[in-house]
Amino acid sequence: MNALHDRGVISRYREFLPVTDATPVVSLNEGSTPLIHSPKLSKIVGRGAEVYVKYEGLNPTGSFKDRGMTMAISKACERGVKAVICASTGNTSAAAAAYAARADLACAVLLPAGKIAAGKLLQAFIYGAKVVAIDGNFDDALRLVRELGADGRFEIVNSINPFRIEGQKTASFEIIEELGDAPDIHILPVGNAGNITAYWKGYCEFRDLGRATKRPRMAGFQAAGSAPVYLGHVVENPETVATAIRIGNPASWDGAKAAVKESDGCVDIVTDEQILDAQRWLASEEGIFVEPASAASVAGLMKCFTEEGRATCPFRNFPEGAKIVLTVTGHGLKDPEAPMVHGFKALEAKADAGAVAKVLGVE
Ligand code: AN7
Repeated sequence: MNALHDRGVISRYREFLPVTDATPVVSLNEGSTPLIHSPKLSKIVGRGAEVYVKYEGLNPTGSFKDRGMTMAISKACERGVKAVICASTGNTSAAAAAYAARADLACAVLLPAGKIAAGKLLQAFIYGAKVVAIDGNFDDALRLVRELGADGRFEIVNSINPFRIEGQKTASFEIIEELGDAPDIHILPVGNAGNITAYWKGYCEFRDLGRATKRPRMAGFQAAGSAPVYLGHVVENPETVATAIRIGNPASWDGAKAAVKESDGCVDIVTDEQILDAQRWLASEEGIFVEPASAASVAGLMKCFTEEGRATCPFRNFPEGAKIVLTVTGHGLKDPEAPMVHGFKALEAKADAGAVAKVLGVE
């Protein structure tokens, strides 16, 4: 392979992944996403904290799912599979469809009808997947995928496929390499709980290999209307504006519980209003546009560290100068509808400099 093109998470972290020379690598140069320092979030937290945003929306299909999908599809090819299937709230299906297209595999995606953000639905179509809208929610779709995948007709590429978790753990590796050590606290949204499981696996592995001296405390945030891990029971009819995490019965529930317990972390909730406010705040204050589910990380940080939240926050005694990383999981352009609750409206003017100056208030 040309060194210039030798990119993607399998190539970067091959020695830490279950691949061999016999694995055909299917990659779109995913990973190596920016870890962006946020002066304003650092100021909100105070006590010399440094807050960084891991911008996973800059992956090839616009979400962190590409890290796991390069592994899942590469391993499917190695096994000689012809077709893959997944249930999705939109981002897994976008990634599955793209990587399957590149590998010449057939791809079927089962989506909850009417609950997929417009950009994500378009991605499944344009990458050439067979799209089935299910009269049910994500949890129903995942149940059907388990049934359809049971007899080997399809390879399941949801995060119940362990190769997905393997690929996704590379985000922790990148953070450790960039910061020189693991952060003190890691905040991320939780839906199916695959990602919190994967991050924790990555942090543990690099600590055990001596590549980090410590592991962060893991903080997962769920939407208040879809918070099974927080509540400790299945939510039959999950609801939230953050459709990516509209999940009532997460597949990696145990992984999330273990990550939180072993890291002395927490799972907490944020409301839809807090999510949408945080989404707008991050875009308008730091220039980082993320989808609503991803903004749960930011809303979570604000809940923990603003005046009111601090009293009960499990991290209130964080060390001076702590490093905090927020994963923002998907690009804002995936869902152009949700933020319109803010009622954005253009100013209007005739095509005349004076008229424009007038509406801009700079006459
Ligand atoms: C932007 O695409 O479950 O806790 O089917 O798209 O690992 O599930 C998406 C999940 C966070 C939650 N942020 O991650 C799917 C799907 C975004 C997401 C999550 C998702 P997990």
